[in-house]
Amino acid sequence: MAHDFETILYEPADGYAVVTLNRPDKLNAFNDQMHAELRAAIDAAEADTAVRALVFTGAGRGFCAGQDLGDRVLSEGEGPRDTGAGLEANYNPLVLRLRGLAMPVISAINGVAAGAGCNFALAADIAFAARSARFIQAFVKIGLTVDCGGSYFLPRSLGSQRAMGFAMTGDPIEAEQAADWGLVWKCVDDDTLMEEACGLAARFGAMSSVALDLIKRSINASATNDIATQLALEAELQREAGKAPDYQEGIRAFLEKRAPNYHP
Ligand code: T3D
Repeated sequence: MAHDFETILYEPADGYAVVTLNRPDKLNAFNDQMHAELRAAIDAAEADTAVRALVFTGAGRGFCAGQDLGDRVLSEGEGPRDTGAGLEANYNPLVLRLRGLAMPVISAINGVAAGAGCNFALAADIAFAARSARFIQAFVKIGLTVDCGGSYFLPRSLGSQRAMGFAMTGDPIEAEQAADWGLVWKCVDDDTLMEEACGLAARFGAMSSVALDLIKRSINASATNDIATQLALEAELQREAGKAPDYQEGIRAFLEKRAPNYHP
């Protein structure tokens, strides 16, 4: 189905779809229209059973520079803006949607990722960074605190010292360092970024969607569960996996020494 998006591109491929943030002259900064179009693109992906993984990337030299600050200048006499309201309306539901989506979400970070653009990239399940990409918690430079899930994800992936330093200085982290620190899955050469990200999305598209969804739910839940609760959840989710046809197909394929066909 064709989509009339102006701030993003939505391109279904074989087993997955690519969403490209497409405001390159603003380094793909978010505005309200982009948020609405992202919601519609995710709706389209969810409604299409042929889309079993989602890739996010940016057009031009940047991935995303966070909130479009041009939309945040107050006019003469205008009172202070409720900056929490924009998070509640747009960013928070976006992060929760990505984490709750029953398919793998991959970010292909092609260039600078700053502010909410950085944390949106890191809210993906798997993040690939082009070698020339850089990450900036830009909030502090404009008198804001970390948002878009950064205060949740950063200490979990980096530990508290690195998370604090990254957020409090606003200094950039280069892609190779981001990979060394565990902020992203892999740093790859710029010219192989989309091949790597889409290659993995295509692999996910052919794998058991049931297994991928349950793995995502399990690992996400572990962030706040104690060991007993997590073990109970593993049993519950494995029960769910065991009832789905994918498990039997996986076993048969193994015993018959063939590739499984999870999407006949
Ligand atoms: O109010 C609320 O909703 C609260 C929520 C906030 C969420 C947030 O994301 S707050 C953080 C917002 N983002 C930033 O503070 C980052 C601002 N951008 C930068 O610091 C730099 O642009 C970068 C470090 C990302 C990249 O630097 P550089 O030198 O590679 O590029 P540049 O020349 O600064 O930017 C290129 C163009 O993009 C430029 O426009 P021009 O001069 O060519 O017409 C620049 O103004 C524009 N641009 C970059 N970021 C934004 C932007 N325009 C609007 N909003 C931006 N965030």
